[in-house]
Amino acid sequence: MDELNEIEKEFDSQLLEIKDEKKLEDVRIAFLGKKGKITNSMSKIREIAVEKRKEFGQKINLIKSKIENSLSSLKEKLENEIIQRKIANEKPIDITLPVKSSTGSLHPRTTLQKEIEDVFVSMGFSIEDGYEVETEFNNFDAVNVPKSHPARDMQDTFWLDNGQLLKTQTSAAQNRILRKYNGTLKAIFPGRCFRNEALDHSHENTFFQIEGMLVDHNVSVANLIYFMKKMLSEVFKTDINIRLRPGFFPFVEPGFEMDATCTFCKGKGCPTCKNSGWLELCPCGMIHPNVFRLAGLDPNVYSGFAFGLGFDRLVMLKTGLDDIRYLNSGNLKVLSQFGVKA
Ligand code: FA5
Repeated sequence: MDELNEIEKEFDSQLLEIKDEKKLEDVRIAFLGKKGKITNSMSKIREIAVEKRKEFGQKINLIKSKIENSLSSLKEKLENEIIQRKIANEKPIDITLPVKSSTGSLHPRTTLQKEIEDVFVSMGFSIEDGYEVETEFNNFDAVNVPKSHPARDMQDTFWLDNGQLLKTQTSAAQNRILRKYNGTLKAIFPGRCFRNEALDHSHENTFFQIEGMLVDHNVSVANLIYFMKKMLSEVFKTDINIRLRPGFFPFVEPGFEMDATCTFCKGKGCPTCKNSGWLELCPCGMIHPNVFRLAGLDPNVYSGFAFGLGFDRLVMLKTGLDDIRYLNSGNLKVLSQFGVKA
């Protein structure tokens, strides 16, 4: 019994010395741990004379629960003190104050995409979506690209292990959209494209196109020219000159390359336009009969045009950036100059 009284006294004096959680844990281990004083005394109970065993058991249990309770309420008190200290040190926050730092801005690509979408929507077009992972059928076969076409090679296309691919052109959505409308339609579909390219100031491996299609009866090249001129003039807020050159794309017949006056040199010639005064901007043409057939439409009934605007190059024209690589760089010093507050 004396031994137990000794333990209790020792605990009482150590309890007064506990000022933090570390010390509290040390004391707990010293008394209640595997090799602690209480555990140790409990294991000796068999050595106590039988007539005194009950009294010893009751006493040690009493001391044990006293130690457990004291330590647990002290722990709670210490934790509470820590929280109170933190609160006292915290600077009060007024959540109603206006933010001081910059809230960020929209990427110049996003700003221009919204502008272009607005122009087309005002002309009765709807905005459609495409996938980034596509089937070989949608990206190539459905738009009349022959099996032997070099664009299907590993050098140009990022193929996935499952036989699908990262779409190389927004034209990959043509078949799905033609089927969806199953007749007349006016739609644009912006999207991210991927090509395994050597990078330079006008080539990225990840870039954007805005594709457009208009399908109706008796659509002509004149309609195509009208819509493209209108869109560019709205975007640049001035009359933009365009020219069409013959261009070959398996999904259009006839096919064209549409160039716009170089906005850097106003047509005089500079390194960006390779001194030609023109920037190649937008391949386009009249939708090929095979593309209609592959979408279940009769090319004798329907005609239409399609275009695939190189969107990053348009952003460069609009912002004056002379290197496409800035657009994916995340360089805030460059991009924030053209940003619009979100
Ligand atoms: C096409 O991708 C056709 N699908 C476009 C089309 C649609 C033609 C509908 C006819 C009818 P092309 O490979 O030329 O065509 O790419 C179109 C535009 O995307 C280019 O003029 C260029 O502005 C842009 N572009 C192509 N490759 C890159 C690249 N690596 N980096 C940045 N822009 C690119």
